[in-house]
Amino acid sequence: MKKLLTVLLLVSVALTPMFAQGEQEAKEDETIVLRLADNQPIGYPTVIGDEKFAELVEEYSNGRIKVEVYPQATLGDEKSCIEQVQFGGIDFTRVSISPLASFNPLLNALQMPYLYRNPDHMWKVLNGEIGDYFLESMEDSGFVGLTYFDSGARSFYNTKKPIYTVADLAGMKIRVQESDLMMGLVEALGAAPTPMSYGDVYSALQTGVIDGAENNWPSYDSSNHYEVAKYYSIDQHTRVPEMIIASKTTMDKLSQEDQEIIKKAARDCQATQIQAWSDYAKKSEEKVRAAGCQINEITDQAEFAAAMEPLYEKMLSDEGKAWVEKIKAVK
Ligand code: GTR
Repeated sequence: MKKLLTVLLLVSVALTPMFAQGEQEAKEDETIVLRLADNQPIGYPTVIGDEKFAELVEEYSNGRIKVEVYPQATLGDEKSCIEQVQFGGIDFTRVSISPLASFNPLLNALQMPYLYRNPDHMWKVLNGEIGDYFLESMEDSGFVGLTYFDSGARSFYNTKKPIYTVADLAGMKIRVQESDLMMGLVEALGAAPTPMSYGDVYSALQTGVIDGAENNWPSYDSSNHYEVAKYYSIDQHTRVPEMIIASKTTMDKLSQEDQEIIKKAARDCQATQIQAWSDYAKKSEEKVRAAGCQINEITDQAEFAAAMEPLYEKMLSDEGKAWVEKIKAVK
C-alpha cells in the first residue's frame, strides 16, 4: 500500500508540469481576436477612441479578448464595412450614422439639421434613455449599437467661393455621404448632391467633378480636402453622431459575460474620444487657417434652418417625428 502511494505521488509530481502547460495552452486557445474597422487615419480622434476601446476590452477580460483596430479604410469604405459587420465578416466598425441610416432609417431622427441646441444638448440625448433606445434599435438590422462618438458639426466647403446665403449654393455640385437625408438636405438648399465614398472626394474636388463637400474640421483637415477646396463656410447644418457597432453574429457567439465586457468597454472609451475630438478639432481649425483657407461664419443660420425645415416632414417616419419631439424637449 505504501509502495502504491509512493508510486502515485511520483506519477502526480511528474505530471504536474505537463498539466500546468496544458492548462496554459487551453487558456491561450481561448483568446478571442476580434476586428474593428475605421475609415479614418491613425491619430484621428475616432481611431484614438477605437484604440481605447480595444485597450479596455483587453483589460476587462484579463487579456482574453483582443480587438485589432484597422484604420484608414483598410477593410473597405464605410458602407462596405457596415455591410461586412451586418453579415459577420467584420466584428466592429466605427461609422458616421449618416450611411448607417440606410440600414436603420430611424437613425435620421438623431441627425436632423439644426436639431441640437448645442453639444451639451446632444450628449444629454445620446447618453440618456433616447440614445439607449437608438443603440438597441440597431438589433433589428443585425447590429449591436455600442456607443456614440463625437463628430462636431458639419459645414460646407468648396473650390469656388465663400458661401454666405442659401442662394450662394444654387446649382453647386456637392458631394454627400451615401445617405438619403444628406441628399435631401443639399437639394433643399438648391444645390446638386453627389453621393460618393469618402476616399474618392479629394480627386473629385481636384478634377472638378464636384464643386464642394461638407464635413467637420478634423475631416476637412485629415482628408487634405482643405488643400483643394479652400472656402470653408461655417453654417454647422448638422451634428451627426458616430457609433461603434458590433456584428450581432459576433456578439451572439460570445458568452453573456464577454458581451457585457464589450458593452462596458465601449461606454468607458467614450470620454477619451470626446477629449481627443475637442483637442484635434482646435488644432485642425488652426492648421487650415494657417494654410490660407478662406473661412467665413454664416451669420444668418436661421435662413439655412428654414430652407431645411421641410426635411422634418419629408424624411422622417411618424415614429421618427415623435422621437424628434422628445429630443427637442430634452433640457
Ligand atoms: C467623417 C466621418 C467618416 C465619414 C466621412 C464622410 O466625418 O468620420 O466616418 O462618414 O465624414 O463624409 O464620408
